[in-house]
Amino acid sequence: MAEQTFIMIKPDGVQRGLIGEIISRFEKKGFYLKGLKLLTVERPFAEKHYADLSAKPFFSGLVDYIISGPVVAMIWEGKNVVTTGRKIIGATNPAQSEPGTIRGDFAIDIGRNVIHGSDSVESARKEIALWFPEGPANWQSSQHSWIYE
Ligand code: YYY
Ligand code: MG
Repeated sequence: MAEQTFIMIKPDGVQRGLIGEIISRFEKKGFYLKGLKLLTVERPFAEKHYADLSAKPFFSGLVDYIISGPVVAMIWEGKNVVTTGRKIIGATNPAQSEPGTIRGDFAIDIGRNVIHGSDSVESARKEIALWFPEGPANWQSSQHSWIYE
């Protein structure tokens, strides 16, 4: 199966009207949207998503932020989508994110950095299983041979 990643537009991205802009960047790159939903998650779910960070001092504030409103959960598919997705997103702290990246273009503070993307193929697998227990959508783009050689 082609590589997939989990991308989430955080509550600030939804509130600020960045959903279309963000989807557009992944779509125009040539990645395929294989899952999409708008939902508000509860504390235990957000804690599970960020379980690896549970010992960090910013953990409870991070969870408060993620549950503060609806998020857009997505599965994106394509060659190297995990690594390339992280490049499209930019560095964790927007003060260090390059212009041209999503965080570099649309964020200021680390605790309001607009978007999440899986950091490895293994994290992506876990996060997709958590957020999309129903699995990805099954469709193939008719543009495939115009994107891949
Ligand atoms: O994967 P990424 O989102 O770029 O960063 P992580 O190190 O996984 O941290 C998750 C999330 O936590 C980050 O997007 C912002 C927040 N955070 C924070 O508020 N303060 C920090 N010092 C580090 C991370
Ligand atoms: Mg991370």
